[in-house]
Amino acid sequence: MELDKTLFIESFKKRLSQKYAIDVSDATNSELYDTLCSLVKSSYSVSWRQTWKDYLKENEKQVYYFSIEFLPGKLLKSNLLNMGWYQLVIDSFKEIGIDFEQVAAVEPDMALGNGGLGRLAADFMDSLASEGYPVNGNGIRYRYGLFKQRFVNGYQVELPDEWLKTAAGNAWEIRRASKAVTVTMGGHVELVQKNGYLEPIYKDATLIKAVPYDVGIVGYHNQHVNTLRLWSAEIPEAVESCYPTIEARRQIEDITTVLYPDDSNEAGRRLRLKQEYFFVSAGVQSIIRHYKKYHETIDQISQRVAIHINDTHPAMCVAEFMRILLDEEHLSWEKAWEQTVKTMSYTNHTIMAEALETWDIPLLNEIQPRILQIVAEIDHRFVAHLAGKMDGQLIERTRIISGGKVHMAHLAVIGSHSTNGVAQLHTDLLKSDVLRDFYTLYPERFNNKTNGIALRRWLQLANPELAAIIDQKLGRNWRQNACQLQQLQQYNTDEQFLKKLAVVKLHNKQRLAKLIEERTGVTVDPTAIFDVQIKRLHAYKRQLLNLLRIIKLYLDLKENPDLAIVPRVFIFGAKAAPSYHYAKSIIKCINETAALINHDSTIQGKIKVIFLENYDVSLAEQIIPAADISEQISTASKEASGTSNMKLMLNGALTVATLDGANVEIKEQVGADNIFMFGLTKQEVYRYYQDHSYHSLDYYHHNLVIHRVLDALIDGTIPNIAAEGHEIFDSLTYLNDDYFVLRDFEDYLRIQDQVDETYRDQKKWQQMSLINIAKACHFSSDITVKKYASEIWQVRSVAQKGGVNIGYPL
Ligand code: 73E
Repeated sequence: MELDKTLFIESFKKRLSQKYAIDVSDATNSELYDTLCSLVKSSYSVSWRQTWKDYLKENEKQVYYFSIEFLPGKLLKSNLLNMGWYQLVIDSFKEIGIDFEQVAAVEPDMALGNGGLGRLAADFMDSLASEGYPVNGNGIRYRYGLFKQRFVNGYQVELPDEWLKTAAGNAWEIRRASKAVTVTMGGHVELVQKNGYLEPIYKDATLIKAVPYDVGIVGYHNQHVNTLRLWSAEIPEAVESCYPTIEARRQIEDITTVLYPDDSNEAGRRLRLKQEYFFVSAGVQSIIRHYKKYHETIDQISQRVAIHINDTHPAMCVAEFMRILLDEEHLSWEKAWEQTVKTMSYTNHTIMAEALETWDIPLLNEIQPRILQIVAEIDHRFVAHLAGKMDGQLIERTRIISGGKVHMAHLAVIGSHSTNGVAQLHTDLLKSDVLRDFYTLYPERFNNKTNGIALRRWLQLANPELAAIIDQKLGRNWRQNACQLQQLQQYNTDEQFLKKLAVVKLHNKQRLAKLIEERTGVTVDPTAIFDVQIKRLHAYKRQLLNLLRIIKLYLDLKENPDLAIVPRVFIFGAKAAPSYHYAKSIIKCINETAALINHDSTIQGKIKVIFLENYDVSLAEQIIPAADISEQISTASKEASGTSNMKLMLNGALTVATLDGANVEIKEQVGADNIFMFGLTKQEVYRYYQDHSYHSLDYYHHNLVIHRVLDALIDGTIPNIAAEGHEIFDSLTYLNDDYFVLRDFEDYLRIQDQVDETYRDQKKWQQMSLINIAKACHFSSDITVKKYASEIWQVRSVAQKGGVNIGYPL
């Protein structure tokens, strides 16, 4: 039944009264939020059930996207938008005197991820449902999400994110106790002959109950609802007596307690390996159990099931799938292997050596001995197959088990039919460098899938004013079909439209200025350039390059307060992994520099530095629409893709970029005149690695500007950074500056001067901004997932796009 305002208000009041026995005027925001979620959920549940039934009826191939991180942020607004309810709810609430924004603010961010990798998984889930693909997520329901970041005396302090304990809890999940499975870990395993098969006998193993919590993922205006299944570890009732001590119980429950707060750094801890096996085993078991309900034989399962391995964390899917096909389904090794390779596909997200997972053999043996046996057999057969046909050294370099370790990326590539990188430059590097030997062995397996972003969240929801003026020019069809945004280019000389763009940006900057004032007490001028760098804090992302330029500007202004620069507000958002000392030192230095600059009246407020605490999805949604400049300044070759670069251009920010990750493709789309490029190329970086000709100390000694800026870190110019300033100074000089910060510094200054010059010509700036918005549609995750679906998974869309809202079931 189509929903209208009267019906909605009536249903809402009724539901509120049923749940809480109160009227709207007596309800708290939490109660209103809970009631709204309950109404939303019961309405989309009808479509959810139907989506599932349609899959079964059509015997559709199902894809399962395994990711140890999903970072959806808040879901209320995006569910309302996708159901076609958004405006109606806002209007209805207004009519009955409820402030919708305050109600929406109650929702905790679902922060079950660290950064780009987890957010990508969430954007993909949204796009897959919106494009009507039969794809479900499979991950972990962490009791604590990514830590909350606070600054104390300029230092990062981490607080636990007890998101499930908030009044709102997770309103979107449904606990499905009936779908629980048992995961077996630890102990010993012996293979015994039984009825002609080798049967594994487990001794002293630990049994863990894996309970799924399902979250509905609502497609955009298509009545299609997929499932994000998150697993929680519990103690199995049947063997409760086996875990008599609190410690034994805690060890089980700990498996799904915390998200590892490391991004691009492998924690290498036992618990992490347990987490990986836990969600892999639970997911694969439930997939096969479901498949068997509807199919008599299993030897063609790859025709109906695809499993995607998002980075190496779920790479044990290969071995777990083999385990079940061999031990439980009694397929031959050859048949099982053929089905496994056809079922699996793998995405690599990073070439950073420290993030390429390896596990010590004894540790894997301790966590799951049968999985180690299977991995060892895969390795053995891989070597035997290539022996005599390939160079012996190549075989040694590519085998799964070597040097006492299990190489997870090798397992993922060998055990799957597709390996993709996340931007063209990154895929090229995989082929030519990191996975070169595998590219020699299996050239046909390698492909590129440049990342994308959900335009619904990052434009429609985050920047409604911009979306509204786009509607005025293009109508509303672009909201269904991102490609249409390109047509905006034709308004490049439409002065009125360009002015409107500027007004929207100003409004967004005013809103952010208000937030900054509330949170930091610092007043910023909304007419200044808002220069934004938001991403995890990591040396390769070079927040330090940005900081050094800020220090340079400050010193220049101290020397000459009348210096003609365009006023700028430098805005940072970044969390550092708690164990990443160097990154935390950079945070401290930025905070102390900010305190110095923001309180120095002699520079007349020409620059301000704002480091907002606790950067998360919700904060990103507030910063991105207000950005003028997007800092994408990683050392060339290090950032696999980046996705904030795409979100910022979509909101009209101009990019200052190195030729790294997806920046290269952004440049191709907008043209060199509409982006500010600088810095070393990947070839130049690699040449330095080869000839060792980079000596950063020379830059300190011979470049007066660099000398003066680096001295500011250690001579007391910036107070309270005695230890951190020296640490950073040393890293950039005596330790030879791993990420070429000093090498790129001058070029960075040059390009930033060009930014100032361009900003003075507002018409030109708006024209460049418009082109960036128009071209951002090439980075829609709707387009990306279509390529995954057709080129990797071979699944088709089953829902019709057609502007169908989710109605209210009576
Ligand atoms: O360039 C980003 C990329 O845009 C990359 O650093 C990030 O993935 C994004 C999405 O493709 C990423 N995260 C991790 N590896 N690459 C990672 C590694 C270990 C633990 C958690 C995350």
